[in-house]
Amino acid sequence: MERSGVSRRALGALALGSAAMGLSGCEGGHETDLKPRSRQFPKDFVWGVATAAFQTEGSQAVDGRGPSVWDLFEKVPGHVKDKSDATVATDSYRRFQEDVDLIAGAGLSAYRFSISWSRVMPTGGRTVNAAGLDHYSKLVDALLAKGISPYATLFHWDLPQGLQDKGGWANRDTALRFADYAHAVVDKLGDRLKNYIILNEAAVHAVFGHVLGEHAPGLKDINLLGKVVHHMNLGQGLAMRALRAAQGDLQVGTTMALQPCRPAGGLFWNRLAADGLDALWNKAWLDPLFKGTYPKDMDDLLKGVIQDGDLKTVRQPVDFLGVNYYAPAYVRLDLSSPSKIAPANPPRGAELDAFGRHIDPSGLFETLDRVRREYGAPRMMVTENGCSDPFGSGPAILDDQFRITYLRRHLEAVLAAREAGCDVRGYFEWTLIDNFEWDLGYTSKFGLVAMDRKTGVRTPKASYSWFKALAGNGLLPA
Ligand code: IFM
Repeated sequence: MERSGVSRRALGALALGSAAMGLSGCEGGHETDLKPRSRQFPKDFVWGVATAAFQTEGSQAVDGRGPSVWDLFEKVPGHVKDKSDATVATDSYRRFQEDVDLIAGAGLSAYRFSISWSRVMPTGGRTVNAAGLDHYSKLVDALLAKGISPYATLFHWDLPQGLQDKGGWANRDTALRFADYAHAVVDKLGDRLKNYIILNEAAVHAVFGHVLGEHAPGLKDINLLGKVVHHMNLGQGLAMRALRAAQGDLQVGTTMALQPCRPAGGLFWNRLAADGLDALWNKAWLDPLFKGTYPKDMDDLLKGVIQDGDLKTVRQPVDFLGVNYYAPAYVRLDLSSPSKIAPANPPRGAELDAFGRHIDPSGLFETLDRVRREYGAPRMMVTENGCSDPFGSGPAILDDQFRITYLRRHLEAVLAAREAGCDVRGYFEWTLIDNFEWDLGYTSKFGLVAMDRKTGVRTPKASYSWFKALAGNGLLPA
């Protein structure tokens, strides 16, 4: 495989989460806020919260669940910042009814959760574990009983370890097994579960899990990247077909971590780096789905990977595109590194959240509007947006005015995008309860609700009430 050129250079920039690590500052500011003409969301706008199985469920060894790549990864010393793990998490496998009550208590119309593949198919093979599916059946029923629409993500990074042992997403067979799993889910739940999100943030799993080694499966092998990217896109296409073949009344979408890729300081030579990153981070997922192509910059990585008919399979109609947005990415050209590219800081003076992410609502507008302009104006949902708490674990965490401000400003961007013609139908805040934030363990909290990890007791924060009022009348406070 070719190891130079933009595709290779782009990889060097992919320490996206590290953009604030003091590598280089960017001059020049961005106007980050947008002022919509109206502050009123339509009556049928979908208001929800989003979670993921591994970050919340706990109960890893019950009802026949098989291990996932994250079960192994989290146990390796050094992988999780606070040496914690997700064996209990928010205990939501057992306490799901409390979660549902919280969602209902906030008057939300939708809940986005993910299904754990290894609960449904413990080794990733064809054998279905009925007890695993039963859990999600109960969850779906509990939601419907409260008038909440379930949105289920099929893959939120917790690949069955049995499949990883055979090469994981680098193995083409995983794409076929994923379609089997999608079929098993719709077969059991499709009579009540109507909204499907196929993949969550495939770019993050591909890059952080296979190139940077910061997420499971913890690999650092650039040679896997082209295969992983394509097989995830292929699995997505096959799963969409499997769902639709099983049932005709489903809403089928997928969720991407889209980020504007910006050159540090707006400099011309840094633009090359930003374009390279954009190809891998955004276009390598959007182009196959909407156009049946890959960006040219991916050619080297994909050499020998794509088979006849694949590009037809990866291009599928979507009922909605899920957009997860947190921050833009900044990159710069770095002649001293073999990749010629490096992550860079946001503009000097830019506001950062406790995660170190640049708070920039204009990036959300830019992202939604780009999808509208370049990908045929699909229906969209913001399937994640939120920020982490800067307060550690003290009582101040409950009066999270900074989160309210963050959400308000990003929802202004959503309104402005709608006014510009973007067909945005819903917004899912990330997340319901402070949970296991992957390699950061419990040190980074995004919840509308705090949780005492000793007792599991949930306490709503100020943002919970604020979000409830908004979901109630759709009017965004100034
Ligand atoms: O917690 C994650 C989630 O799993 C995927 N999107 C970003 C969130 C916050 O970092």
